[in-house]
This record gives sequence, structure tokens and C-alpha cells, in this order.
Amino acid sequence: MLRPYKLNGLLMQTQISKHLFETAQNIFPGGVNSPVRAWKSVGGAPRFIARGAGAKIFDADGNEYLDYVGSWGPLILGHAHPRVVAAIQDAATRGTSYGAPCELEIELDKRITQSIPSMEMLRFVSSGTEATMSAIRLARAFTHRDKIVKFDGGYHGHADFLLAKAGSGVATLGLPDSAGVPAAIAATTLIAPYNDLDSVARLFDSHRDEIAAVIVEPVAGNMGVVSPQKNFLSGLREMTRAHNSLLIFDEVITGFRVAWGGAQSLYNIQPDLTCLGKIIGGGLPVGAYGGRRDIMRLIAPLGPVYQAGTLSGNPLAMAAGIATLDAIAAIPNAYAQLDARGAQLEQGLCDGARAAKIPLIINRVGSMMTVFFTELPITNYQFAKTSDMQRYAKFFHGMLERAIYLAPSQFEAMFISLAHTEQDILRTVESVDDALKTLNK
Ligand code: KE4
Repeated sequence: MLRPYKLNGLLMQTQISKHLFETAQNIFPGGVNSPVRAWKSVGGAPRFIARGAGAKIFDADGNEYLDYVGSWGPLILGHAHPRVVAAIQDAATRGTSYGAPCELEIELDKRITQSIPSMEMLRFVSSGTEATMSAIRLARAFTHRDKIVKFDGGYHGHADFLLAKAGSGVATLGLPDSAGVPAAIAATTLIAPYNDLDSVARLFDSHRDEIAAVIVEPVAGNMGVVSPQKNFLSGLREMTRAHNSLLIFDEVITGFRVAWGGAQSLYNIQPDLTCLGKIIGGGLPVGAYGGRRDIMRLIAPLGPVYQAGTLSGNPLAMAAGIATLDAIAAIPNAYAQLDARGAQLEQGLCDGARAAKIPLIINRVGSMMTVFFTELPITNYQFAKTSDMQRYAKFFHGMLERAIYLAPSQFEAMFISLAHTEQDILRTVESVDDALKTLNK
């Protein structure tokens, strides 16, 4: 049963979203095309979004929300940025796909490799999943080893071998792993707690020459936001080098999010391979993987590792990515602005919690952050799971009633865009004060 939503005392109409969701549930599994959109862990009926503009989204009933999901990360400029829309429209007049190389691929590559020099050579694909799946296949071929190490609560897309103890939607649904993944495949994936170097060392000791790669989100975004503790990333770099394994940074979220050069520039670590997605497509389907030239040379048609894609390097997606990166680059101190807005929101949330006597902690890196209702420091997925989910769900709905759209899951990040103004943050903080007070009732 939908809760009546009031905005400034007026009942928020949600009948159209409700009707659309009922229809969608008959045609899509769970009524959605990606599980986290079903709001399973926070309850209620998801809003069907009709359009976005800047920092705002508008649902099918015409309600306006301040958006802190931003399509799960790609929309660092906000919705429908004029430069991105114009680039897509212009590219579309020349066709939507060629299935052949085009200059736009070279233009986007140039911008990426100038910002992330560890990506000496890259391949565009159409999703983050394709990027990580291909990077792992490549690492296995390069090292002639089968096993990989990932972290409990890390999410790298839905390739079979990466679904073991995954975060994001898998964690949101409380699934231990995914059905349908053969035990033999799952057995090639070794798991360690995030931020726990000793556990990784133990895995290397017991699987000495079997580990092809360690894949890590350099800032975790899929157990909620969890930042790397001191020496965690540098320790992984040393350990993988010492064991002739590869270090893969999954920067699908953090690439161009936490810094122009991604998390690897923020923490000054050079991985062997990097996976990108989200922002480099500006909201269109793009992923990329790349790194050391001696490794990337193994990719077909140059080498024996096969990977392909009908829409890889799609001209519209390339144009959207180019326009997005150029628009960010044109904003002086863009990342300082994002960090300042994030700090303003973090401070407002903490002040509101103190006033309401509600225990909460914020994990934030730049413009990606997560609210956990707990007093414990959250440094890995096990700790994240101890935070109060019911409280998060109530907070989510409390903010939604006040037209603030947060991630419908504890195990996701919220994102601030360059379209969020200081006023937007102030309005959000006011709404937080109100919403937190309802949590004690
Ligand atoms: P896609 O295949 O969804 O484009 O990317 C997979 C992926 C890979 N690596 C990281 C670090 C990711 O966060 C993701 C996907 N992120 C989720 C949200 N946390 C996408 C949202 C969804 O699944 O609907």
C-alpha cells in the first residue's frame, strides 16, 4: 500500500507511477530492467521518471525531486546538459551506429588517456560489466592463471565469476551470490574483506601462483561508500606485483567522479588495468577497459583474447562522452566545487543527526557519499550490514516526501552533480532536519 505523500501539506499524487508499476510488473521481472530500481529494500512503489533537467527529475505524476542518484553516477553534469544533448543530436543526424571505426572513438580515447595515463591502450565496450568481464579474461590470459580476488561487497557488474559476495543490487536483495553461477566458476573467485590486507596476503599464501588478478573498487561504492584505508591500495599494488598478479582498478564509478584522473590519481597508485563506465558515456551506454600496452596487445584482433561488441564505440555514445568530459574540463575547479558541495551536505547531515540525537555516520569521497545509521565506523561490507536498514528506509521515504530523491538502497552511493547549487544543498539540509526528526517517532 503506498504511503500518502505530502509535499508542503499537499498530497503528492503518485497514482500514475503506481499504475505504470502494476503494468510493468506483468512485463518485466519485478517490473524493472535492473533490480535496484524496484525499491525492494526500502519498500513502496518506485517512481516512474518522465524527465530530468539539471539536478532535478520529474516523475510521471509531475512531482519534482532533487536527484541524488544521477542514474547511479554517469550524470556528473546533471540531467540533459545542453552540450551533451546537442552533441547527441548532432551525431544522430549522421546515423546512430556504423559497426565500423569512427574518429569519435579516437577523440574520446584521447581525453581518457590524457587524464588516466596508466591506460596506455584501451578498448571501448557498452557497459561496466563488459569492461570488468573483459579485463578479467585478459588478466587470466596474460598471467596463465585462473583465480581472481575480489572484495566482499564489491560489485563489478554481473559476469558469473564476479557475482560472488557482490554488493549493489545483489547486496540490496540480500542474495549471498547469484543462482545460475556454476560452482566451478564461483570456485575461481576468492573473497577478502575490503580494507583487509592481511586477508589478501593469506589468499596469496594459500593460492601462490594461481591468482591472475585482484579487482578492487579503489573507493567502494556498492556496499555504500567505503573509502580505502591508509596503505590498502598501495599494499594491493605491492602484493600483486610481488606475486606476478595484475591489479585491476574498477573505476566505473570513480573514473572522472572523484578526480579528473580518477581514484588512481587521488591515491597515486598505478594499476595494471582500469575499467571505466558511467561518466565517460554521459548517460549513454559506454564502458572501457585498458592499461599497460604489453597486456592490451593480447586483445583480438591483435592477440588471442577474444572480446567484441556490436555497439562498442557507438558514435552517439562517444559524442556524449566527449561532450561530458569537455564540459567538466570547461568548469574551473569543478572537483573542488563538487567536494565543497559534498562537504556542505555532509556537515548539514551530521548537524541534523546531532540535533535529533540520531546516530549516523557519513562516508564521503568528493561528490559520492553514503549515510549509515550506526555509530560504528564503516570500513567494510560486514560493518555496513550492521547499520540500521529500517531507519535508512524510513529516512529514504522521509526525504522523498520532501522531494529529495536518494538512493533506494543502503548499499549504494548518493551523488552530487555540478548542477546542484548551494541553494539545493541548503534545501536538502533543511529536509534532512525534518526527516530525521520523524525517525524518532
Ligand atoms: P554496468 O554493467 O551496470 O554498466 O556496470 C557494472 C558496474 C561495474 N563496476 C562498478 C563499480 C559498478 O558500480 C557497476 C554498476 N553500478 C550499479 C550501481 N551501483 C549500477 C546500477 C544498477 O545495477 O542498476
